[in-house]
Order: sequence, then C-alpha cells, then structure tokens
Amino acid sequence: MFMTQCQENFMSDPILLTSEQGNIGIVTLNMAHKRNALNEDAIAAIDAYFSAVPSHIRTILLTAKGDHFCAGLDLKEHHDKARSGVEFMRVCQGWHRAFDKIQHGGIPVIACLQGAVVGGGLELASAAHVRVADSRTFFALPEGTRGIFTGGGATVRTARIISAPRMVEMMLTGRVLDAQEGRELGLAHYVCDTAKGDTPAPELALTLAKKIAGNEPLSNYAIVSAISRIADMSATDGLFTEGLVMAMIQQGDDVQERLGEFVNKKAHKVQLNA
Ligand code: 1HE
Repeated sequence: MFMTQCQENFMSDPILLTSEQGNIGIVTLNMAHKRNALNEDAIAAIDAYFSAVPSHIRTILLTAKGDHFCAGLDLKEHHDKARSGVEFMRVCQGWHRAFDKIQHGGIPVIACLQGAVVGGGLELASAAHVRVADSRTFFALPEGTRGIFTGGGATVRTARIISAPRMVEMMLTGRVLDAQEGRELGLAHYVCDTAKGDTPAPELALTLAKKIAGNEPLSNYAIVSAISRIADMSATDGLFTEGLVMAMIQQGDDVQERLGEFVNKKAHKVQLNA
C-alpha cells in the first residue's frame, strides 16, 4: 500500500493521510482531536491532493479519523486570526477552489460519513458524488447561530441537494438532521445501521468505490463533470451539451466491447437486488 503524508498537524501528525488500494485513492482527514475542523493548512492539503491525483486512480474514498467526519471551519483559527472581510473572502475562495476540484476533477469521490457533518464539513461532503453515512451521522449548518455565514460552497452545492428554502430553514434554526432525515434530503445516499445488520459504512463505501472504478473512466468523467454543469444550463443548451458529451463518450476504446458483451448475452442484466 502506498502512503504519503500531507502537511503537519497537532503533535506532528499529518493533516491528511493518503493511501491507495489498487486503483482506489483513499484520503483521510486526520485531525480527530479537533473533530477534523478545517484550518487553512487542511484546505491547502485537500487542494494539493485533488490537484494532482495519480493517473491510475479511478475513484477516491474520502474518509475521516475519529467519531466525527468534520466539524467545519476551524473556529479557533478563525477567532485567533480575527480576519478582515477581504482576508476571509480569500479563505472562502480557497475552499471553493479545493472543493471544486473534488466535484469537478473528473474522478468519482465517495465520502464515508460519521458523527458530525456540520458547517464546512457538510460543504466538503456536498462536493463528493456518493455519500455513505453511518446511522449515527448528523448534519447541520450552525453558521447562522455562530454569527457567520457559509463560505465553503453550501449556497451552491448543498442548496442544490436539499433546495435553497430547506437550507434557509436549517441555517435560521440551527436544526440538526439525523442520518435518515439527511438521506431523505439527499445528504446521504446510503445509511448503514450495523445494529440492524447492515454492512458498516466504511466497508460499503469501499465496495461502491471498487464498483465505480470498474466503469469506463470516460463515462465516470462525464457523469461527475457534465451533469452538475448541465443542470446550470438552459434546457436547450443542456440537451445540446448532453448530445455532445454522449457523442464523445461513445467513441471510447472499450465501448464497442462492452456493448458487444450485452449483445452476446455475456453481460449482467439490470436487476433489482442484484
Ligand atoms: C473545534 C471545532 C471547530 C470542535 N473548530 N475546534 N461548526 C460548528 O459550529 C461545530 C462546532 N463543533 C461542535 O459542535 C462539536 O465540537 C462537535 C459536535 C463537532 C463534536 O462534539 P464533541 O463533544 O465530540 O467534541 P468537543 O468537546 O466539542 O470538541 C473537541 C475539541 O475539538 C475541542 O477542543 P479542545 O481543545 O477543548 O479539546 C473543540 O474546541 C474542538 N473543535 N469543533 C475548532 N469547528 C468556510 S466557512 C465554513 C463555516 C463553518 O464551518 S462554521 C463552523 C461550524
């Protein structure tokens, strides 16, 4: 297993652990002592990893050490630095850049969630394409109750998942959603309750990462790059772009072979609970 360490953390621990299992990249937030709250170095480490993903990596698993996925902005750093408006605008733009590389980097990212997925932690999770949650996960946007606002992309990414009016209500009231409520709104796609015999979330997330890695890389690229962009277009432009993307993707090297497998009855069928 390949392992690198990104930047230094509390007591010289790396902020981010990165490793590989075959063609799966694994990125792990490693600041459990502060519930994986994100300071400037953490954002820089995330940006650095997603800026230079090794070419053999087909999917990325985003995980976190400890009981909580991510407590959002490092409030201590923010408080201690007493940033000016302009300084914090630049910090927010750094978050936007880093998380945009997650969402639009062309490689599917599967987030494995546990405990708190709050504030900037929810903004980070919202940039991932598949979210698998442990049943004790909870979601919140407490910025409104802390006298600040979202700055890591929630107004764009999270609002598009749960709808803008829902986000307004969550922020005004500081409401905390449990894993099931989060799933109903699309914040989690899978909820794993091991007490009920479900596969543990990390195991399911890895299984899904491996399955997605088996898709055509160009198909995956289009799925994670085109759909959210087309959603921002007019219907006319969207349909035109969809056609162009399809025309390009279907010229991929192995497409004929994959289609032939179905035609020759060698491919799997689409079945419920397969
Ligand atoms: C932190 C942070 C943090 C914990 N920044 N240090 N985010 C929030 O408002 C979430 C704030 N955090 C919490 O509500 C709770 O810490 C948790 C529910 C996540 C976890 O509770 P718990 O009981 O497991 O831990 P704890 O005792 O509260 O915290 C353990 C340590 O982590 C403690 O430090 P210590 O030195 O006393 O050990 C906490 O101070 C530290 N810690 N969360 C800094 N967020 C780009 S804009 C994004 C806007 C936002 O994200 S606003 C932040 C929203």
